Amino acid sequence: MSKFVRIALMVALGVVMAVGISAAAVPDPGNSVIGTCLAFAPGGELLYTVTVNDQFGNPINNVAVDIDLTSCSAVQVCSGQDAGFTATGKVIEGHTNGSGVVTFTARAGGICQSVPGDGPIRIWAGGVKIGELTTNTSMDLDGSLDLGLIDFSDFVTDESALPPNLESDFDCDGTVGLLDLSLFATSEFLQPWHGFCP
Ligand SMILES: [Ca+2]
Ligand SMILES: [Ca+2]
Repeated sequence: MSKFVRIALMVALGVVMAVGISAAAVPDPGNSVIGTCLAFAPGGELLYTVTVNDQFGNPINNVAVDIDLTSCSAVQVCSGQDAGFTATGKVIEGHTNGSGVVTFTARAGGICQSVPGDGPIRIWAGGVKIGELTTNTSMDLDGSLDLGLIDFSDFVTDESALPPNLESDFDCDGTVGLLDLSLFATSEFLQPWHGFCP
């Protein structure tokens, strides 16, 4: 084997190893960030963002991120999600972009914490649990996967409570009020899907 061939093989091996290391980037819970307020809407209007980084704080591209609702008996998930997202049972999956970010439009309903002992909601990235939540909010408060009078009645009860029940804090601003009602009304009356699953 000539010196030139040996050098070429060593360079090729180095490239293969570098690719292997890159492909093996592992999500790091300490360097990743999950949204603290997970809001459901069958109509898909409410956003939830997760950022996945590795142990060095570098973003991980195209890693699968799961919102795992399997411990939430009162939560229902639309079988159809928006483009780029899938639902398998009670797990909604998306993939990060080049910045390590994925923003869900979680099409689901119900309140996980409404059943004592249920939860937590687990957030996974590439098979690694990067965080969990004990609560969620939901425009579809009764988990029927559409919006209707029962949800509106529940909203009024939540808004009237002292302090307000944050299950109805759809915009995640820490209170229940007109902005949340506006989101509900927009999904129910103004969007073509009327607050339903796709
Ligand atoms: Ca409902
Ligand atoms: Ca609010």
